[in-house]
Amino acid sequence: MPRATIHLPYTVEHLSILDAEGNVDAALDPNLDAALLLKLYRTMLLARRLDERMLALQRQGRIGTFGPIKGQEAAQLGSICVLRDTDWMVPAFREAAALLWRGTRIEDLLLFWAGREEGQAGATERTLPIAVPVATQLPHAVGIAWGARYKHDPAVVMTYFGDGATSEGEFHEALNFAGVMQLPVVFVCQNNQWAISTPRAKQTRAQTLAQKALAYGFPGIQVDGNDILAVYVAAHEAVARARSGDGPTLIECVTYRLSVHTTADDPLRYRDETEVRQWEARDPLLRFTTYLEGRALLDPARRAALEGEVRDEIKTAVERFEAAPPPDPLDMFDHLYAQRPPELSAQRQELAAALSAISHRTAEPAGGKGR
Ligand SMILES: Cc1ncc(C[n+]2csc(CCOP(=O)(O)OP(=O)(O)O)c2C)c(N)n1
Ligand SMILES: [Mg+2]
Repeated sequence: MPRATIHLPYTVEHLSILDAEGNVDAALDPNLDAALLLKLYRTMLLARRLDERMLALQRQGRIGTFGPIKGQEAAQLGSICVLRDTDWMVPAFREAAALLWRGTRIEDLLLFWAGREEGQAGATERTLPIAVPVATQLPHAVGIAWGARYKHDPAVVMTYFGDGATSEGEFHEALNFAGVMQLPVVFVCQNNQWAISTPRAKQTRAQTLAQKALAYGFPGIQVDGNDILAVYVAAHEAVARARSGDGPTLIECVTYRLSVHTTADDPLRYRDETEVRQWEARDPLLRFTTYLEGRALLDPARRAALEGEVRDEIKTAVERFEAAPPPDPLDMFDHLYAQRPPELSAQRQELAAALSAISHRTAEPAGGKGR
């Protein structure tokens, strides 16, 4: 047989349960309990309102550059809610909703995006710091999973990245290693259609991002990333598979970045606004609201009350953030390593000496020596 077809054990499934109009496929609905659904809704609302508030704060010069998450809340919350506290979350830089779910405080997110590294110190144990260098977190996630296996710790690692990250070497190294070692990792790709100004079609010729898992010998599934129920079902299956020793999964959440890449970006220069309008109709918050109203778990009065609650929560956090003591430049050496490497310690000492020389100089009375 000089030429034969190799039949692979996998295909790529696409999963959708709750459509853009809020209609639910009853046969696939995971029927989550009311308390979980309402907690998810409240966190989604909080994340959306915080995003809006942060955009205003940045425009007023009260925080620095940040990447809004608008439109991607279902992809994040439907996946992260499946983890236990004893599992690991390894984020990229656009996961504010998932971080809120993990217990990161709003004021710590504000501190971080104001350039204050101590904002990372508040992250919960087993939630790694925000990683801006694209895809560098993926080998870390796999290493943590390998370490967990080595220590007989039943933890699962869930890691996040974008469509653009799938073109980085680290993505392929991480997936290959996770596949070979059958590690308990869930790779959550938020395919928001854009990597700054690079559209999804220019990122890869592959029809789906999910299928990239197949080359590494493990399952990949594509889900409607604006459908919180579909994301939940896929993540639940993937976490169960990882926990039972059956290895990694790649979940491609098809979603859309409704806002700017970061506050330093102007998408009007590279994307058509009609595309944005089309995706606004698929907003995950709108359809989740319709679903919960259909299940009689939400009504306009309850929604208004929740809006008030999250507004107050954000207001208090902004006040706490703005009342924080001024930054110490030496903080930049902290909060990244559990044990600071010697090169960083040397740099820290050098800066400390320079700062103390400056403060001695400025402490001298006007007209004194050394002018
Ligand atoms: C290694 C590296 N190269 C380039 C950048 C600049 N950069 C920041 S975000 C980004 C695009 C990332 O796209 P994607 O992975 O789709 O994530 P998204 O921003 O859409 O959430 C780039 C190129 C970076 N942060 N790190
Ligand atoms: Mg992207």
